[in-house]
Amino acid sequence: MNFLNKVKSAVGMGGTSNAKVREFVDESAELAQPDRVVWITGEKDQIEELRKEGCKTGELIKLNQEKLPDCYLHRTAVNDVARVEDRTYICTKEKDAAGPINNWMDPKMAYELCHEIARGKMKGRTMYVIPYSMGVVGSDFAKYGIEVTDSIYVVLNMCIMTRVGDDVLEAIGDEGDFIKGFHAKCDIDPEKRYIMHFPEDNTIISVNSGYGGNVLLGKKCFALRIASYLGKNEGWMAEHMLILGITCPDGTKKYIAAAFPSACGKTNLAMLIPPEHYRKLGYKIECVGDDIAWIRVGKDGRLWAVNPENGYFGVAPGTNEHSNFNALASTKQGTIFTNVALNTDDMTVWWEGLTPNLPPHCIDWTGKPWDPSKYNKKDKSTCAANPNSRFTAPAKNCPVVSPEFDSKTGVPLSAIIFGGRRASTTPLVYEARDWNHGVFVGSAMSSETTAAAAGAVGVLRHDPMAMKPFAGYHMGDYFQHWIDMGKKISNPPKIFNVNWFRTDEDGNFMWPGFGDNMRVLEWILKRCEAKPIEAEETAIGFVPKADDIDLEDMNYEIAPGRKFTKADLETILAVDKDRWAKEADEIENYYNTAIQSRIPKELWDCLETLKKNCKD
Ligand code: OXD
Ligand code: MN
Repeated sequence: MNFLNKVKSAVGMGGTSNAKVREFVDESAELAQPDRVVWITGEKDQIEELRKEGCKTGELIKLNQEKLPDCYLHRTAVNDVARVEDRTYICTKEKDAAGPINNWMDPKMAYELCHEIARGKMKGRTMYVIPYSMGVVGSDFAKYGIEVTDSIYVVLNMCIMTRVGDDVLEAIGDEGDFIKGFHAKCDIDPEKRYIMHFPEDNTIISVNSGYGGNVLLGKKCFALRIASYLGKNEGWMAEHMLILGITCPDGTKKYIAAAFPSACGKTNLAMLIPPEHYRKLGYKIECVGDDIAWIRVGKDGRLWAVNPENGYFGVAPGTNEHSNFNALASTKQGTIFTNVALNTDDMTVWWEGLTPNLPPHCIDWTGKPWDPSKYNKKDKSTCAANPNSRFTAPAKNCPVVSPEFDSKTGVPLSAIIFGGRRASTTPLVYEARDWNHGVFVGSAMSSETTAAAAGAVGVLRHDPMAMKPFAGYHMGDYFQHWIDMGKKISNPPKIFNVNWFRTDEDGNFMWPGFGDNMRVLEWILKRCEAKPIEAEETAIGFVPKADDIDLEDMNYEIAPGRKFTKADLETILAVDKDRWAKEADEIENYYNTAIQSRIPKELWDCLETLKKNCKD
């Protein structure tokens, strides 16, 4: 213990005698030179103290405690509202290990750069030490981390998003391993903002940001980037997937995992409320997770999945009691809102889409009075809430949280779904022919970009398995890992692709989405039965017969006065071979120019088959 003895005060020592933990905390303090070091236990009193402190420093605004008990609002700097993919690095000794679509930096250089930036930056401040677990503490799935940070906002978010406390230190024990996470706000200077991952050292460093995805180091940094690397080496998978459970009319329960890019409706699908017709039949959805799945092969040869998180870091705009009743209900207690608007009439929160009426007295997400008369849906700069504003809500708040949420063994997967935002080409749903073909379908995913990452919105980009920003190693090796896993799963889930976002020539969404997606899930489940329902075999895989998607009680208008009909369903189920021939060329181009190497032969074979099928 060197520096820790010099700090003005140290609260708690986490009761750990793990030399590596103490050394990491000591070195972090030596570098950043905080006045105080506080170990986080996650206990109620400590959290309450931190909330008070956050309100004093202005990091938090206390909301109406009658309407929103234990809820707070936080505003980030205006230059710091999304993940910064261009400043996110994988720092491996060999550049090739990070692969061509990750930013790479030599680890020695990256450490030096970040240390230089963070040196002395916590002077006069407090460094918090957060022992946390991804997954249920003590389970086979669980992995542990220690994050140090100078942000109360980060501490409080981590206490919602992960399992925090002394039991984590106990589980790490005297010898155990953990992921080191160092976060310092520094000056929130976007030019010196870096999110660095050192998979070979189990280390993450994040400087100059205060936005969730860049600083809640248990989430994207650990549970996806570092964990995907660990998963490859240890024979399991860390994926950007929701997990949901479906109770069927006969009482059986099935579980599905689904990978969609950021802000493409994972939270909505994970908490879906089936249409009334389905509820009457006995269908029910339960949410295991809305963003990340860790998946292992069980003794029974099936894939078993857990959600390693403990909360939802959901996109606020568009969330309302119709689009996602359960997500909204989850935000009513113990939630931290980030960059939403403050309704000063009753000290509650508001965002675009929460209510149809615009509240007259709001402070916008930048902290300025908002003029609703100037609001123009198409101009994001007139919005009261930032388009990537978020809620951090405890998972247990969700009215449909799965009873399996805390299961140590996870849930067995019947199906895996891939999907993205595609205005054309990709049908509503199709099924891959087998595991390897499913891997090909995932590898070929592309989607229009959203506000979850900094940069242009609405641009079509490849996002294999929704992991483009999150695979902690070479994407070609990542594909190979999927192929290799397939060989270990004697009873694999079936793999599907969905597209809720087809538009007509006027840009109207052709499929209602939200609860009506249950109609597609039903077909998927029927394809997973021992005797699957029949389907049409097409150039790209199996597509439903239009009659097999149940449209009962569906009252969707594609445009005012234009009701959705079976003909529309046929349109969005159709496979246009000419378009798919072009898509195949595009995939080939992506493989060759972006991924460049290490693409498994099995995927090239699937591409050849696709090309051939489009010609026949
Ligand atoms: C998220 C994201 O926050 O994908 O989940 O950006
Ligand atoms: Mn995500």
